[in-house]
Amino acid sequence: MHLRDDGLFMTRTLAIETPNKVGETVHIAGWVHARRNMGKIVFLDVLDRSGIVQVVVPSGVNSEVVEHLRPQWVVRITGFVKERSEKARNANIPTGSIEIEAQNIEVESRAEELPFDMGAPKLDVNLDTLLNYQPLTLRHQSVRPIFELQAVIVKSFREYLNSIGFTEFQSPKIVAGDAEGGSSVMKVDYVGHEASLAQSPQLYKQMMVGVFERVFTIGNVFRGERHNTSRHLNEYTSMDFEMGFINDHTDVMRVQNDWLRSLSVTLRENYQSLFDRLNASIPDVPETIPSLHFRDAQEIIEKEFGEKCKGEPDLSPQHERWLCEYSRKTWSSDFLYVTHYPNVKRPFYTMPDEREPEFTLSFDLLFRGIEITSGARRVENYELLRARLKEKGLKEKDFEFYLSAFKYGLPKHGGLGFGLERFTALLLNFENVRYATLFPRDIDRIDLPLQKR
Ligand code: AMO
Repeated sequence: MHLRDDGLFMTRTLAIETPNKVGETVHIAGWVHARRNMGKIVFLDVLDRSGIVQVVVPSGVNSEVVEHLRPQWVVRITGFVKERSEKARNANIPTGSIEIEAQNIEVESRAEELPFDMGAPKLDVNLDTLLNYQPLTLRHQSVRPIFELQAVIVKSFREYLNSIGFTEFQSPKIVAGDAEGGSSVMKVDYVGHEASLAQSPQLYKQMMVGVFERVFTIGNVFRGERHNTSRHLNEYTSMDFEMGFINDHTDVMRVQNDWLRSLSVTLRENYQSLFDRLNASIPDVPETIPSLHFRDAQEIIEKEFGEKCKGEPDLSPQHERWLCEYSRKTWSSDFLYVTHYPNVKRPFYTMPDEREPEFTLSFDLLFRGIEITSGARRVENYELLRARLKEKGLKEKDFEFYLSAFKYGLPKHGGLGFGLERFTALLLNFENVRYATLFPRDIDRIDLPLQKR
């Protein structure tokens, strides 16, 4: 609300609403997006969360303020909404049929001179500059929609899982144990004790199956990656679910398949224009995403792409790219499941395949050349789980708390973890996950480059 000269309050009108207010006086608030001087008249493009509207400032209106106005200044403007003449209309913006004739302009906040042009449709800066100035660059019209889309993905995951009986929970980020193993644990000094940052909510989501049967959690996880790649972050958003009373890992795959289909419908119905603005297309999600046993995937790599890899315990990034190429060619699908990864490469909580214990009831989902999800059926049997810990060289004592969930009975269960930033980046065809990451943490950066701090 804005106090007028007559002492009455006027409600703020959003830019997008102004075409419905022709002939009325409105109060708008936002950022100066661009300023154009036309003789004595000044044109301002004012941006708020709904879009841009053009303001005409006749000479004499707050001239002492107007003379200084620059991009990113925050202003409140009272003005009269006028239809534009036929030839002054701008078909490229939803408010292009009108303009606001300013009667009063107040400056709410000033901005220093910008380090680069924020008005151009494309932001012409390299990745480092983009990240160094993220508080500013995130506002750019080509950057903001990336994170609007990310919010839609999270909302869709939450709504879909809620609709099929899942309960959301918050998982702790400080942990004593180390669920995923490996060298990427980040240690913290926890009030004089040694603790770690959670690499995933894995152990907690399994314990929560004993409480709600079907659970999910969306939160930050931490990986002490010591290398710099285009798809690894040291902190990322993991979207996890876990469900009880399954038959096997394919039930988990099915739920993800159905969610992705529901996401693509939501995107098509409500967010096509967001994709248009981002110059990207919404992928088709097959009714059943094609799936290959790990062994068959290796055979395809050998046969189709000529690289010997049978017997290797994991797929390399190049293998994943080839398999996706194969999936596109064979099934016209950007998505591909690879199942039954070798036991040696999967964590202790993964259920081995009874028929071939060197493999596990696990899967990855590959999308456009890169893994976006890992999941599996888990070991629910207390004794088998203890044996698995031993087999993997882990100490039972370190998992005592988690093990008590199994000691006291858990159903057959499974789940998955999905990397939000990676998926967003691939959806938008970015070559680096950092373009789809809010405030990325990597080996060289926490907000600003580390050596400069
Ligand atoms: P995993 O470690 O494979 O599995 O991770 C699951 C998904 O998280 C994303 N991801 C990453 N994204 C950005 N930077 C990273 N450093 C990074 N590491 C992983 C990927 C990956 O597919 N607990 C299991 C999941 C489960 O079985 O439920 C886990 O965390 O998209």
